[in-house]
Amino acid sequence: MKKKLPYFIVLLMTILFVGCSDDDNKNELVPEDPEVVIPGEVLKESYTISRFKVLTINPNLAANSQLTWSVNDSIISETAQLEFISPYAKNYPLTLKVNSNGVVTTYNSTITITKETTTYSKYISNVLDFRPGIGQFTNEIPLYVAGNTEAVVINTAKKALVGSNTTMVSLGSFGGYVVFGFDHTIPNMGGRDFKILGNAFWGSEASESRSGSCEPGIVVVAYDKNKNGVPDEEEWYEIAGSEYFKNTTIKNFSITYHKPDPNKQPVAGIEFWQTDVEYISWEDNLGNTGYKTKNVFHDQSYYPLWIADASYTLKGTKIEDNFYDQSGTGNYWVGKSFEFGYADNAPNNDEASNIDISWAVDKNGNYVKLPGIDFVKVYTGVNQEAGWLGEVSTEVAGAYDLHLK
Ligand SMILES: [Ca+2]
Ligand SMILES: [Ca+2]
Ligand SMILES: [Ca+2]
Repeated sequence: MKKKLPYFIVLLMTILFVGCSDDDNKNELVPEDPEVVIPGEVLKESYTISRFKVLTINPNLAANSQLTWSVNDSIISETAQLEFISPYAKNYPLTLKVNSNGVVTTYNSTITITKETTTYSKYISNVLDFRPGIGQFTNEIPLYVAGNTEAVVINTAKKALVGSNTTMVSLGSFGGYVVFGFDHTIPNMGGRDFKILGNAFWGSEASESRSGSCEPGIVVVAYDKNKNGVPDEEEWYEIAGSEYFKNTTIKNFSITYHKPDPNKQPVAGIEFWQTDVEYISWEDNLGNTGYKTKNVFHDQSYYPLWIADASYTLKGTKIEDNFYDQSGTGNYWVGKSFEFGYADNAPNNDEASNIDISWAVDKNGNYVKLPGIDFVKVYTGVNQEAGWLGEVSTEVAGAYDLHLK
């Protein structure tokens, strides 16, 4: 390996060369003492930011420097750029140790976290997108009114989900999604960080514990790194729930739903509730095809009526079917709750409805270290119809930051 001159020496030489006349002795340009202070400001004396906002510190250092950031005596980061967030209004003594080719220099600063001047909401503050799968509650929750554009429907979903006094949206069959955001960054602290509300409950007659109406939704998060309030240049990271690494989970699954012809003759099934067992045809990217059934309990179109296209495709990670017919006669279906990391997968008062930002992974399945998150996407993660109960469909009824008190 080629040995390079330490960056600060190169920099110092450059500065001195610029400022020196030709007859200077070049030997004097090499400093005798290696503990030379790096020119230019590395850290400011102090930094100030309000709580629930990310402070980014980018010290001007050589690329090969090894950085160690500490608050008190705890190492908080070893990355070139520090992203710091806290839910507490207090001062943090910050230390940066820079190891540049074996020469260690220490810098001290203070991070002052102030109380915010505007009031934050711990709840969802905006809904950015909504596109359900097909389903018995599609066009009803939220309600579609003839002539509504997609923008109007998204606004209806927004009215349902923003703030503390929420109702609900139904995401329909596999892949149906909603995207929402917060008015501050939810910090990634120790343990779980935010809750997603749904309508899951334990079945009163379920023989298995932790089962009932659990319709797991995949959770995907984004951190507004460029701090412009919208998820634009940022990457989305999937929350690796308990099923993520299992071989029963299919990554990059996609399914296409075809718009039903309202004039088509329905094909009744053998069960009384099966109005049309060839209602909506679908195919997935694994070569499977099938129909989604229309049932007697819901007569409206199950295909989002504001989508003019003859078909649409939804994508994501598919987890295994979790519903089964406990009765054996089709009367009593139960859905098992997965252990952690999904929406609408456990009652709202259960720990399993809380999400830890540290579970986020990149597209290769590697854990990522996020200071916090600003945006969340939830989509239905199962492609199953549970008899007369209809398709397994994640419901979202709000969400909130567990740290903002
Ligand atoms: Ca956390
Ligand atoms: Ca952004
Ligand atoms: Ca549900």
